[in-house]
Amino acid sequence: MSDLKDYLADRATEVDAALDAFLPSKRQRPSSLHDAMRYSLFAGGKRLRPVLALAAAEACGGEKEDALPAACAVELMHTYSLVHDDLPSMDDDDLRRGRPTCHKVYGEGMAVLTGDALLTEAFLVLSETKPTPRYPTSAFIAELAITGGSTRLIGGQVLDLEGEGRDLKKAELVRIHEAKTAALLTSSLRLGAMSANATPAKLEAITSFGYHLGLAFQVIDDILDVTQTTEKLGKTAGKDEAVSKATYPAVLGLENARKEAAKLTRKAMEALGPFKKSGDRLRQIAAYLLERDY
Ligand code: GRG
Repeated sequence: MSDLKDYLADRATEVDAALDAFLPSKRQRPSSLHDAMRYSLFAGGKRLRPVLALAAAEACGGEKEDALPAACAVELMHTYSLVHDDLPSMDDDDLRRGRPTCHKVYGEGMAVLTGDALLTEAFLVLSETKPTPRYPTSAFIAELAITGGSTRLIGGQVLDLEGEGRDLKKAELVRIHEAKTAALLTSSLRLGAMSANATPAKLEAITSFGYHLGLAFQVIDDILDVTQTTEKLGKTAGKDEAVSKATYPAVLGLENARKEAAKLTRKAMEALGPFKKSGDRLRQIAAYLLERDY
């Protein structure tokens, strides 16, 4: 386990350094915008998505350096989605990653623009990905564009908004989180695998792993929301979240939500069949996420 913790910490440090190098400095004008982008990006996130990209690249026999642009791109997209998700017109959150949200510090207009700039930067960084024999650079760009677009992240957010205040069925909840959480986790893994020129069979296995891991991650996130104090989580519920948001424990009950997380993690592990030993790091990460208490 300490080996895994070291691995996660080392990869997160590498991603932070790469993000720092990719991003315009605070001194570049408009400095207020670059300050806000860096405020949200370097706020202590776990860097799970970029670490998954790097680990998938390694599992497919690639070099982590070749996966770094994709790793940075998925974290930029993730951070944009959090900045926009926290806005008063969305979840209306005051805290994120244990600190005041972007709009609380910089104002709402600036937070909208900060999210826009982070999203745009994601594609600029991703365009630095080296093509491989199977995947031209445009395949990487298309992968992330589909994930960020109207059928995945943004579409999922729309389903979420439309579901507010309604009693959602399990299938509806799953549809939202397939489009939001699972889609970006899956793309993180796929982009890493593509940077390693993964065979179609391995890419398919990675996709199934990501789908199940992504859903498991969301179930666990919802469970932690219930079982931990909001203070320890470093976030506050949106102003009316408690009454209006459907969560896995609310829909399934806490015990069944725990069983669901374990079942999804098992399915994620099963998907890694074609990887033998090279999939061990991904298996370790999946097991670790199931047991996480943060
Ligand atoms: C485009 C507004 C807009 C939204 C897109 C993905 C998404 C839809 C919104 C993200 C908001 C959100 C809270 C999604 C749930 C996924 C989730 C559990 C996010 C937290 O991820 P962690 O725990 O966060 O990896 P850190 O802070 O560690 O990066």
